[in-house]
Amino acid sequence: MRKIKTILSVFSATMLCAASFAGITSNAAGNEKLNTYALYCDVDSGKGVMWADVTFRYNSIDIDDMEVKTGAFGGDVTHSTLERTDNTTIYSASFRAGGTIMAPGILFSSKFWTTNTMTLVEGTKIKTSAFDATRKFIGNNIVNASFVLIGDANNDKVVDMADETAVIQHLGNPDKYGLSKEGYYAADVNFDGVVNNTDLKLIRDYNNGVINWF
Ligand SMILES: [Ca+2]
Ligand SMILES: [Ca+2]
Repeated sequence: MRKIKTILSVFSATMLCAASFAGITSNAAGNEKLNTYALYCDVDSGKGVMWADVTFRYNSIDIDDMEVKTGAFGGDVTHSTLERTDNTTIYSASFRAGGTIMAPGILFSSKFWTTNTMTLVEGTKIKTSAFDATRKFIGNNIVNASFVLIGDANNDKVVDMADETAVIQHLGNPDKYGLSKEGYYAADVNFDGVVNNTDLKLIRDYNNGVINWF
């Protein structure tokens, strides 16, 4: 397994199409099951945001690969990791939208594949900072950050049959069994923005060992 200690890269939406999943293809020969985690950053309303910085600290583990993808507002993301001497790692991302954001939506998402359990360091939170088109600071709580285990629709930190049930119930009666925002992000395992039977099949395939990651 390739351990990435430091990543510093810039992606654009078009570059990602070619780069997508290239890094973990080599693992296809092995049957190692990976956990897929995702950091989603979104805004409830744009409020004139154009730039956002996001950082969090996690337990140092072997990250097999990372991928970053811009959302509804286009733009670019630069991200990096920094290992600290206290055996934790800081993940930082800097996002620049294609223009000033005045509507709700996803800014970007980062995915992490690992055989380990990836957790935020106890007592810490994801920090976000928002800036306008002139790079003037707007606020810390305008950009929301959600960190989820992909496939974990019911938010209990494991992916198992109960998540299939949660998605089935959500699809059958969303008013009664609606998923939380984090649950919805986690259930959208193919990252296309909607939760449907395609995602349900992928969760089932993962639980049955047909696929080893999302
Ligand atoms: Ca679960
Ligand atoms: Ca989906």
